[in-house]
Amino acid sequence: MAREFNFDGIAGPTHNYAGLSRGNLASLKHGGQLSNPRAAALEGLEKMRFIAELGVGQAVLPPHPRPDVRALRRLGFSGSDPAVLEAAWRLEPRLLVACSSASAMWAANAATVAPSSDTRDGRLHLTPANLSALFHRSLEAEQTTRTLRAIFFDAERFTVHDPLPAGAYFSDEGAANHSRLVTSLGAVHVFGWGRQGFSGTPVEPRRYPARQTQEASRAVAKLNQLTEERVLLWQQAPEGIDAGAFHSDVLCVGNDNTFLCHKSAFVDTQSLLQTLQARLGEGLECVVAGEEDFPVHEAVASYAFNSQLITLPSGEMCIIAPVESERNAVARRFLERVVTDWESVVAVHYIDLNSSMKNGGGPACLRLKIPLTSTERDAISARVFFDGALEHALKGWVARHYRDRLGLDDLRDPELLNQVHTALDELSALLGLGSIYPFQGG
Ligand code: SUG
Repeated sequence: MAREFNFDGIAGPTHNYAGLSRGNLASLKHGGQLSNPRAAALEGLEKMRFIAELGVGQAVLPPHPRPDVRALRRLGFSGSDPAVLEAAWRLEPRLLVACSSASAMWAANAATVAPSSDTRDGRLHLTPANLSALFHRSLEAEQTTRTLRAIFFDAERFTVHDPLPAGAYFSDEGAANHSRLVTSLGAVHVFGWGRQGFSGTPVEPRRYPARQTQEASRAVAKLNQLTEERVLLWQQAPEGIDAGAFHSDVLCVGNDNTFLCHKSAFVDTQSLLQTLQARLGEGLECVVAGEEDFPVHEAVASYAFNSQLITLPSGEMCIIAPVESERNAVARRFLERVVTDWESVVAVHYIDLNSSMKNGGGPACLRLKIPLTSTERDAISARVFFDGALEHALKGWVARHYRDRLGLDDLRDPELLNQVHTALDELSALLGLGSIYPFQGG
């Protein structure tokens, strides 16, 4: 029996609002505002504490080094680190800003996971996402691979693949476009994709880009050793992407046998549900909202479907929703209806994740779900599992190293880069990860 762990990304010391993600309405709306990295990190840790106290598996993933001076060097800047920062700010400020995003905090985009119960070779597989749709996010793939390999180093039990080759045909966004549903009949992995790289997509979104390709989803399913009967590739609805659902997890969430979904999440919802029902049987529970009871723009604004749907130790489920859903009457009514109408879902808890939400990252974006058997759990020696002692250590670490105010022009400050390196050096030791960062010579 596996226990599910939520690996949450810790917001990094350069958390900022740069308006980098076209099609992500919150990111564009807040671009240029001052940020508070310390508050962002503490909000995330508070969510982790809350979930761990429910008795649910919780773990952490460390931030990436930013500004990414190595990326700037690969793009032609040279000299000392301060000289690279200064020249980038002077000549191409947008580039420095893009190389400074703390976007690795949205761990749902870190990788796609296949638990050992579902794979051909009985190992747990992780394919880090190449995130090649957006430059600032594409910088994450290399460090994510290093970090995951440091945590899941036991090759007998775990395989951490290379990310898919970069480029438009194999653009992969990780678990944000993936839901695993399971009943007594088995497991089905639903891969949402937005466009077809090679053949062109018959119906594409008109306003905003579709990030994930069908080819990428298919390759990830193969790499992760999933047999065909466990895989279902389904197109994201173009009108959903145009309404701001840049990942499928903006309009759906799945957990165990339960699937909450808006009709604008996927094309032809009716046949998606029939196909799932045919594979998973009567045990599958689907809650579907349509335009009439939950307009898609309210669903995107409130991020109600980006809630975490979590199985409690009792076997019942609860919903972890952002406070923006509590403040939105339609969203609140929908979530409360799920609790009253579905026996298995017993509560909704609202959490303040404002700093992440302002960049379009809700509760579900911040975590990567990884089911681990007890032997797999024991094979991980890194101190990444969340408990009271780690919470205390991490809160102290944030208090020592994070600023409470950051503007985009602070990103050129060499002192900020020093602070980040000192902080991450300390963190990698605290988490027992060894030298995972290139600046450590690792
Ligand atoms: O990729 N925002 C992220 C949000 C990721 C949300 N993840 C999931 N839906 N699972 C993105 O668009 C904004 C950064 C900025 O604008 O400063 C950003 O990268």
